[in-house]
Amino acid sequence: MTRTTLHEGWRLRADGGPAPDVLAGRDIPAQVPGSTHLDLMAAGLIPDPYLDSNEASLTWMHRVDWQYTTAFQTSAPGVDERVELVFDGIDTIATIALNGVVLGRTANMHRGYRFDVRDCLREGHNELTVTLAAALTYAEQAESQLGWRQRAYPHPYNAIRKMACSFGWDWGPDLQTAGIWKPVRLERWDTARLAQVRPLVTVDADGTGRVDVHLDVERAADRDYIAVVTVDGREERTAVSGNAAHVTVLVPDARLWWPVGYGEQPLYELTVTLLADAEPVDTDRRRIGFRTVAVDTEPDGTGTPFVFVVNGTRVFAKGANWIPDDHLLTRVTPERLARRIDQAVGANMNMLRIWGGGIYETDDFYAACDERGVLVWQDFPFACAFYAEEEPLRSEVEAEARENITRLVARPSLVLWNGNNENLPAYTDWEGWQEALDGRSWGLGYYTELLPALVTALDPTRPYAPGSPYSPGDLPPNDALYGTRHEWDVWNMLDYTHYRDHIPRFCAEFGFQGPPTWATLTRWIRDQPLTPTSPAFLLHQKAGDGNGKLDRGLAPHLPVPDDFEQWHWATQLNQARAVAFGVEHFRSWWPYTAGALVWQLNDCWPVTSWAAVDSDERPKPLYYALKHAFAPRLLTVQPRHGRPTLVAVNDHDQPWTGTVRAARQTLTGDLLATVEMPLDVAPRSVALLDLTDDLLTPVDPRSEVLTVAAGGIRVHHQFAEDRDLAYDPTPFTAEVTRVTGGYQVEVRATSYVRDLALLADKVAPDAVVDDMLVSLLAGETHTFTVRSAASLADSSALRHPRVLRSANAAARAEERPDKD
Ligand code: BMA
Repeated sequence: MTRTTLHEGWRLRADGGPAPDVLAGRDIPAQVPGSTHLDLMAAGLIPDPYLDSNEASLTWMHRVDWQYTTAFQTSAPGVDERVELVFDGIDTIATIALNGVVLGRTANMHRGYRFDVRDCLREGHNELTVTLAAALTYAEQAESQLGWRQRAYPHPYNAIRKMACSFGWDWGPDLQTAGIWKPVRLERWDTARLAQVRPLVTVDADGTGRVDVHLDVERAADRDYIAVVTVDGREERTAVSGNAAHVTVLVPDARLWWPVGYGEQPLYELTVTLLADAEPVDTDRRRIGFRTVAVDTEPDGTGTPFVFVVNGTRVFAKGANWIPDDHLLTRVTPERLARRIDQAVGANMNMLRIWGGGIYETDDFYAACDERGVLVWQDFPFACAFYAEEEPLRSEVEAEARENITRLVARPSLVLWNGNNENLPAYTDWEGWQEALDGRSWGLGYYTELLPALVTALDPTRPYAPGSPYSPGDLPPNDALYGTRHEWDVWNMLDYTHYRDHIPRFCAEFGFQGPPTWATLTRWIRDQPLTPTSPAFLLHQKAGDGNGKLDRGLAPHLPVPDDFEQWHWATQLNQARAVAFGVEHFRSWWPYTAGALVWQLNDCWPVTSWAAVDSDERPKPLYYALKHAFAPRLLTVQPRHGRPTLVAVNDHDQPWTGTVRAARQTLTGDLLATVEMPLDVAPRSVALLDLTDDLLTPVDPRSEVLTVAAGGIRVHHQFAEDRDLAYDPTPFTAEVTRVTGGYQVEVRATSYVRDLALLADKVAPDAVVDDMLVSLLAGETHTFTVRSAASLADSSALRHPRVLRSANAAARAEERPDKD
């Protein structure tokens, strides 16, 4: 078997549609894997679509067809030789021709294609062309054949098997990529190849690791074929008769793979070799991990839970939803993915949900999660729409599902296949949707028949859920008592304190918007003046009434500032507060509630969104709030039996014992009441502790704070909203010191200071601070460490009020203008 990548010498040209004159008859160098936007940017023919209002000026690209061409040298096929052209992924509507002979057409970016090229391959010079029709035009035509169906956004993304958010989303640009987005190569072989390798990796009850490798072999010649499988030095082999084989390798006392926070992630090398007359002809290598996974959905007294059980251990899923990390997908490097997943782990997350409006993630993504113990929930790519169950869509859905289930089957990090995002409540709950269907198919058969049947047949090693949210039977999918739930009334309609209105069994989506970090925002949006309603800012706010919801969500807690920079901080802080409020509520109900997945970890371009990390990879204040709220040990004050109660959450395999120290004091530091009590929380559990009346009854709610601390963890409980608190607007002094690799900023509180944040990116774009949203009692100090390669001419910039922010400043903005 020889594999030759065909990534060199590609050229791109417009091939029809409303391309500007400058492109007429012009051939430009092209990258494969890549996409038209990136090639045109590299050639200086279009501006960066993420900058300012460029997205809107590039709508002509929605309607243009493109042609990619390359030439390569090779030899003519031998008599018994097979030669195949293999595309791992084409985006999306393509006609492929070799030396002028059409090999086939493609209409699905979520799968690969293999073409037999024996009849058209030439000795010497060969020319390969991939003609890409405009995806939007195709989708519109497909929709007119399949019949109109509801969707959450204007373009018919539900009529084409292309990443749904390609067509615009409430955080994403309306730019349809086109290109050869995954590797392409020539494969030549004359004996046989491993057409499919499907290792089912499980653990027997006695702790023996079991690897059942199912093989499909494609033969060109009649030989004596043997499949050899090795795991960690243990080898098993079997003769291959026909086109399939099954080899089992047992690994006694296999070291188990655990989610992060529960143990290690040992990975074992699995090698599958196909021998023909004792000579190796094809090999497959990968890393596997031994673990079991199930979801407990057994009905209990109240409803049905949704608890991930890994190696027999019940896990509270702490995490976030994942969207494509760059709308221009082919720019996402393995290093970028690793950084993002490191950030998730850094925020104490143990799960990422790959949301159905994006893609089946890449092998690089899964490898990074396997190595770090991040559990992955993979949606099948269906989101917020009704989907036709007829041809040609149906066969594409089946083909892509088969391919991706097989591709990902041996990944220890993958713990759930999920049918779709929100399409079930779209049918039952979304106003007018079901009625407008008029009896047409809407995708239910995919989620309840086709996809679960494929998972059962190809991957019996992990659970399947029909959708998110989901409740069994005829119950409303979003019912809090059953299965998974999405909470969107908060953000859309209600104040974030309403997170407490429901106690879901598993909250798979909830979130609140905030703008990107200042450096990211001002790099990409250069409106003068920059305001929440300036044109480019608005183009980068995709949510319906997004700014209105930001302001209405802020007003009950903090004044809504007129000044943009103050507004930026206030809305970022409110985002962080809102989501942490939800996380603490959900965690406090463990084990009844078994998961909190924030919408959303990441961004795919610079935008005001629900993300914790913006598109330039900078953590927003929310990121630090999540790091605290998802910490293994958490103290939180929650209402129980009508009064504020201390909840100690111990997501750790050791008991949490010690002394809890509670104190009510004035903002200026006068102690009014103190209580000590013993703490003893069993591993992986939650304990409730009463707070005395003395602690809970302020003399003046506006000028007092209650803190409760144990083992270096402290919760701050206020008796009034920030906007009503008698904060000192200048409650601290700060000193900056240069240290190796950056700066330290020591803050000394003269009065209570809440949610200190050092917005270091305002001073140096590369600067990252170690922590944020730190609250100090009068007299306390805290040292922030800022990592940066920058050498600041005036390091006091790091303690300037526009950089060193607090809730005090947001609450008393009118007394504390940015200018000083
Ligand atoms: C949910 C998600 C996304 C959306 C988010 C914010 O519906 O599934 O579709 O971006 O809410 O509105």
